[in-house]
Amino acid sequence: EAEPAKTPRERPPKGSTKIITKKFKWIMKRPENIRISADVLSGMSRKQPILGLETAIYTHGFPKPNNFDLAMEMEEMVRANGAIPATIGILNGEIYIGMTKDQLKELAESAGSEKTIKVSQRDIAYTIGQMGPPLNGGTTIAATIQIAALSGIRVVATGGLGGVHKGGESSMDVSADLAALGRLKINLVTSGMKSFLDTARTMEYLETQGVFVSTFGTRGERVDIPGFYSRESGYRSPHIVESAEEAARIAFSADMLKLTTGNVFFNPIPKEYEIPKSEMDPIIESAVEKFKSVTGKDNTPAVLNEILKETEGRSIEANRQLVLDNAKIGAQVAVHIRKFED
Ligand code: PSU
Ligand code: MN
Repeated sequence: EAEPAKTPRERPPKGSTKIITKKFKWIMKRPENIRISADVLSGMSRKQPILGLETAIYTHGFPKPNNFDLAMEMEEMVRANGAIPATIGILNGEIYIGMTKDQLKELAESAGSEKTIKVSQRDIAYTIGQMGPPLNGGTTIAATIQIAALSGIRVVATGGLGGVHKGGESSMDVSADLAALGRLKINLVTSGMKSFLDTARTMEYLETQGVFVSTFGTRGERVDIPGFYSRESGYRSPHIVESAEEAARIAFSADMLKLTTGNVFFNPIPKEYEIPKSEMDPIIESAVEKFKSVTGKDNTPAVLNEILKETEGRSIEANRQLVLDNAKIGAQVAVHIRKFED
């Protein structure tokens, strides 16, 4: 029989403040078209906990006009939990790390226009380097964690993780989120992949990339990789983490080991907002079937939009609640990591 989990008695050894200092040098010398908000900059210089947030959810996930409200709620949630929100996105050909209310509004309202593109890893440099009309961009997890890692942000919270698409073994549609997590030292709080993705293959890919994968839950209970709208996916989580403090301890231990890979902390949707898997599965399946021929980066937004229509907005409320909860937990993880670093 398994032994009960031990409470950590000792903190890991001190001494990773150097990492922050080195990054801060880059921040001070950064190019002009990478803007850091006054809030985030002062937080960085004071070594306060900062939580990175993505924006593809606002431009290509969550419909207008509620996308702007959600962006504001996310920022409030992060602050209420002791961290500084750093919403990362592209506005008028410039990268923002931390956005003001007006900037968030401008980006959110521009969703759906030709100017506003979904920015994955490979698109980042184009958005600031290209010489056509200035672009806005919502950054995916891949792009967001790239920019976060560059500026020394340790924790990023998001809604759903990209993954291996169904049929990915022949279409090769595998989200850049996964390779980015294999390459970047970042801690990601997310509610899982939608069941329109291939959970098993996504997990295999992350394992090969050396990405730590865990789910918040209770040891001794069955804990699944969450299925985004549902707490279950049918696939067991390889590891269980019981608290934000424990997540931070694992993140800090990875630092001490000089690991260069990402850590994923899945946070299941709060029970009261869950849509049962049995209800979601057929909806998701038919949405996937309908947009089978839409390939590349347009597939995810098309499927998400179809799910929204089919659930008559219920998926939206579930999405809102889970992403807010991720902001809360993400902020707590960031706060705990800072404590270890002191
Ligand atoms: N899954 C969701 N909502 C989202 C996304 C995924 O439930 O908004 C977004 C995230 O920004 C994620 C991106 O990083 O889609 C993945 O897109 P792709 O599959 O094209 O890599
Ligand atoms: Mn894709």
